[in-house]
Amino acid sequence: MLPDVDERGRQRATEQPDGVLAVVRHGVSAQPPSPAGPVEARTPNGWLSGDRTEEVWPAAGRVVRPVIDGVVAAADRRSLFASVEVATDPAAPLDGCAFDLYGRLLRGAAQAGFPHLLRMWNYVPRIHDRSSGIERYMSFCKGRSEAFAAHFGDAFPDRLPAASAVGCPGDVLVVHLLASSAPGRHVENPRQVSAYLYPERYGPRSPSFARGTVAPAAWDGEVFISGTASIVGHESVFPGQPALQAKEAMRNVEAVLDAAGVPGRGGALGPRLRSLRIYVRVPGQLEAIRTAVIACAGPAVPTAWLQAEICREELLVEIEATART
Ligand code: 3EB
Repeated sequence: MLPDVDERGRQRATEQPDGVLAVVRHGVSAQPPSPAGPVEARTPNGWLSGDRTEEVWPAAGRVVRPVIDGVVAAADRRSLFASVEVATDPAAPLDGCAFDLYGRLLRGAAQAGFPHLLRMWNYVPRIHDRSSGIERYMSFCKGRSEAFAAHFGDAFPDRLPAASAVGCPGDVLVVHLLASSAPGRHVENPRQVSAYLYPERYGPRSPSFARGTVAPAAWDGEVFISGTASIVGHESVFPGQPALQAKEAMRNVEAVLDAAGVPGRGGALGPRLRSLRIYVRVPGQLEAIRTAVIACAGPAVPTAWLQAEICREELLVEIEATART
């Protein structure tokens, strides 16, 4: 867990001439925050395969380190990358925790001059646990949605960015945020019901994310595609069939590329993609899923393969992507 001890509550910024905004390392345990230079963030999930064991987010110009109550962040002239980790009580639902963490993050990003959200990642411990009555993913969604409503008001769905939410080992909730001084353009997938409109059977408050976000002009058309699964409308399809789920998820990724205006519509998918991060529930299904993804996108797209529980128990794979308009 990253401590919220140093400079707690104080706004401070140190200049760094670094060319890197953030480094995201996959499958590592908690590391102490570095006081200067890029944010060192981590995904707690095990790395399965691929040439990308870490992701480097280049900075646009000088990097400063705004210190916001317990949030580790770095900012350049166009955006802010933040990572928050909080220990969770394994016996309790997550809504209170998610509400507090999201509140801190949204206020902190806004105070630092980056009120527009571009991309979020959520690593949720014990995501399927039901011991407190409601599945923990659902209670996470409840707290997150309430925090968005408290921060942005009733029109908050318009402000929701691309996101991912998957399970993770341990008991630390990890959230990464990319926010911006200028607004991005959020897009939906015509093959799927917008997640913020999912019916109540998926939980008391719907998941808060857009299917994709086109970053503002300073990002040269960068597109963030949310974690994407084998869901059509709002129903999971192909339970128990990992290869078919991967293919359906890639079809959804393609639909979001089209919605975002990524060139090459109707053509080969691989050249339209800059990167993939793929979460596989059952490590033994990695090869079946990889074969299906390569059949859709070819072998050349840089891909990180991680192990994770996906937010619905029947889902076996979740695929996120980046692209360029
Ligand atoms: C889905 O489409 C699959 O709760 O932030 C994908 C991306 C999913 C983000 C989230 C959940 C989230 O509903 C799950």
